[in-house]
Amino acid sequence: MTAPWKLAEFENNLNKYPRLPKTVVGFLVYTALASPGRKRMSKTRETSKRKGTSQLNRPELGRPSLGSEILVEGLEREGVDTIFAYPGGASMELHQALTKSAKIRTILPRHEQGGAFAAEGYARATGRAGVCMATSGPGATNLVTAIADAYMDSVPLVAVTGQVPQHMIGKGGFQETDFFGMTLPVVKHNYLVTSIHELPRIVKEAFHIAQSGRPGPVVIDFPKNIQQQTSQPVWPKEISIRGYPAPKQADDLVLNEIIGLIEKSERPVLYVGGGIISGDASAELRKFARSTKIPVTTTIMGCGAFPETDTLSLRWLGMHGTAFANWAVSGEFKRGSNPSDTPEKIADGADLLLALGVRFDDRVTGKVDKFCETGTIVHIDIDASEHNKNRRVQLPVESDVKFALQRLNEMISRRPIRKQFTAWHSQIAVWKKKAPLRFQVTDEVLRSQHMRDHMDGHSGEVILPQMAIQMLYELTDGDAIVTTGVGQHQMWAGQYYQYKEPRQFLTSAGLGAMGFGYPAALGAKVARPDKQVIDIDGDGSFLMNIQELATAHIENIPAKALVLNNQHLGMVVQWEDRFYAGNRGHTYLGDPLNMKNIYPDFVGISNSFNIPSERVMFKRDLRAALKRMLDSKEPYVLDVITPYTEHVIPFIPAGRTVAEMIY
Ligand SMILES: Cc1ncc(C[n+]2csc(CCOP(=O)(O)OP(=O)(O)O)c2C)c(N)n1
Ligand SMILES: [Mg+2]
Repeated sequence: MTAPWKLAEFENNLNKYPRLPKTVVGFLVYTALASPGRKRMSKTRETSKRKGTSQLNRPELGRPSLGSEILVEGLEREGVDTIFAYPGGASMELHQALTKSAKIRTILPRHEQGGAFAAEGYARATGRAGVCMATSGPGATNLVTAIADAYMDSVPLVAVTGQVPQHMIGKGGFQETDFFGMTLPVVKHNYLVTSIHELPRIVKEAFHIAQSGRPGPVVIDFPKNIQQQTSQPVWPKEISIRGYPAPKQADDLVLNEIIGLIEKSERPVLYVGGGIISGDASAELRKFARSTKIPVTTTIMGCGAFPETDTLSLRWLGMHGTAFANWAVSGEFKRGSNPSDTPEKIADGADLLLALGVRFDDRVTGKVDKFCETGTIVHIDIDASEHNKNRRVQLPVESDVKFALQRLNEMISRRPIRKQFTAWHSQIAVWKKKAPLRFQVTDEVLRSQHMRDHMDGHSGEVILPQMAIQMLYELTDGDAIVTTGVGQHQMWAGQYYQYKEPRQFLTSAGLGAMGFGYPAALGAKVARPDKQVIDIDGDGSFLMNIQELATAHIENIPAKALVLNNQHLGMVVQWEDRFYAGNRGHTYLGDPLNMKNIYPDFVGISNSFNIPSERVMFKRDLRAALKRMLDSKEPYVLDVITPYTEHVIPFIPAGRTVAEMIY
């Protein structure tokens, strides 16, 4: 029998649950009277199954639980198997509840930012929401960078934060920050829990919002006093959120128009982004590109959406993208001897750009009105707010991209496009030959401090960062999941590793957050233990979340780090060289008083975390060292010392045009 207080509590619950239809309320009161237990409920559900599907969607009454337990059960019901959570005063109740969960593995990161990046790594590797948790105040603020990162790159993330008790909110109490207010500009949605009765709905909504449509981060800020209250949860089976409709689907009329544009074009290009990956449309894209014979360039977020080893692939475009991708989109130009002369166009770029799941980011477009200046642009995106935001286009189409491609494929299979685009493919082949991705040991490298300090007498043994990545690509058959920090190494990891599958290249693209690489690799490895997961990192970026080596060791997560250690903030050095006459503005990371010594000693640091590690200085040692790293069943750090003089090429300086590309 239900105790009277429980029934009162339950009715109270229902009053606070305005979304429940009256019939459901009646059903729940009946069930509560019969038995509040879960078993009874599931029996009732079994019976209702036979009666028809609509009854299956009836809310379910749970057992009386603490607010903290309701949240954890909510996570379990959403299928969460891993949470990256760092405790504190305002969240320890939640950790107590987590200790009782048989379904959720709680991983203790060594910094909340590491935990949140790990959750992102998990999400980027799987497409399912990553989950992280922190206490109020400093714990919560430490999550902000990763939340912003998830927002920029449309990654599903649910971040739960403890909050001070409700009566303390606004009083400037110990470890109080307005996390709801603070995260508003960088979340897809956020909640401040104000009633225990709302929790089941909030958790379900949070996951739905994070994972559906255009994915993104959702914050649940959860005051401690509500964590400590008791209630009998009502678990909704379905949710409907006003103002949050299902994604649109392009109609046949507009899709036919696109087919017509393809048939009329001579130089079409597919420009595809992360939307193809988050929209699970990679298979449809491959079919579409191959049947139409349209070459494909991706954004960095789109790496792997189309196999980069395919002859139709132009690799990625933009500031450090391939010259041939940039030419294919915007045309090839010849600069006059005088920099003030208008560059002369020597070959046309695309006359039709099919932009799918992209956002015309400035790192892609450069000077935006010169981007594909003479082409017709079709932009299919699930999020209408991206249309005409950065670049005016001729045909904006709001649609789930998977649906649009599926439908286009159906139409094309019934009435194939006969065009072969032969001349266009020949032009692209010429461009690919003219400017492949390439590197060499330059005079600049030979004259560098690196050579004097470390390579004396062994200049032929210098390891260029590009070499190390290319070798890693060979040794892993291009099958690894790669994460990165931010900087030159990140760009080279995109250029010299070729990605065949979606969710293989996990990088902080939009926000460009150093420190992302190693924790993201941990999250990816937890989600995909079957895969080799390697963080290709820079010395600066790796140092920003180096404490996560402890998480890797203690939690036994064998993610590897290949640190391309140039002792510098290499990307900033590159800009200093190009735009500030090489004047160094605090970009050296080594020890200025002892430049011959590599500083810090990553091998020593790794060993102190009980993580195997070695340093490689000479080319002759690289292959064997990489193999040892790959064969290790443990986490591993390989510290590869490289010169800092290399520049990432191609390079279109910010806000400039393809005519000014250095390649
Ligand atoms: C958190 C953060 N701070 C600063 C920057 C600016 N920044 C961009 S790249 C870069 C240098 C990164 O150095 P490193 O990780 O060693 O990579 P490298 O360029 O040397 O390969 C810096 C400082 C950033 N992107 N993120
Ligand atoms: Mg560096």
